[in-house]
Amino acid sequence: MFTERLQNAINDQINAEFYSAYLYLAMSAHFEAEDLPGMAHWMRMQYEEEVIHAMKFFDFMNDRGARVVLKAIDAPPSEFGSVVDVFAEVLAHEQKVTSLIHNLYTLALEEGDYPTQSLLKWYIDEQVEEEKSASEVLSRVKMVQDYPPGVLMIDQELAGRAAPTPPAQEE
Ligand code: OFO
Repeated sequence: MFTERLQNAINDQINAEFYSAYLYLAMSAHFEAEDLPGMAHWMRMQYEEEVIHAMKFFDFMNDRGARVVLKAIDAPPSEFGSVVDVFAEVLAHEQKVTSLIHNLYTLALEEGDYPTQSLLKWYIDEQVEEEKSASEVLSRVKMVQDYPPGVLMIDQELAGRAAPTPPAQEE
């Protein structure tokens, strides 16, 4: 049964995913301003990935005849600290989103909603990847934080991040 409580919680999660998109777009603008185009690109790909996450919930709600309610998206910060600070913020943000997804899963279990449980398994796996990639970049920028040529080298590598594939095209 698709309860109103669960539908409201998914609408909140759609908002949280769009906030994530907005946050990473703000980080992309920050790195553009800092002349670190590879990191700006990495954040832009992350922004695109978050839009995919939001839209997967959006489609799921529509497929089940539920009403999507879009809410105002909070403004992300416009000022950020060092490269290490930014990637530490990415990791902390993803850890927070992981707990939101886990809470949603707990709710879907409580409500006995099997389709939502099935959908959320995709997000649970995705969050493992999200935390892994943020944590890898964070470790590496920490290693070179006092060595600008190292930062530039990582910037070049991050420029190679491929565009995310929408789930429908993976099948
Ligand atoms: Fe949607 O996973 Fe990041 O926030």
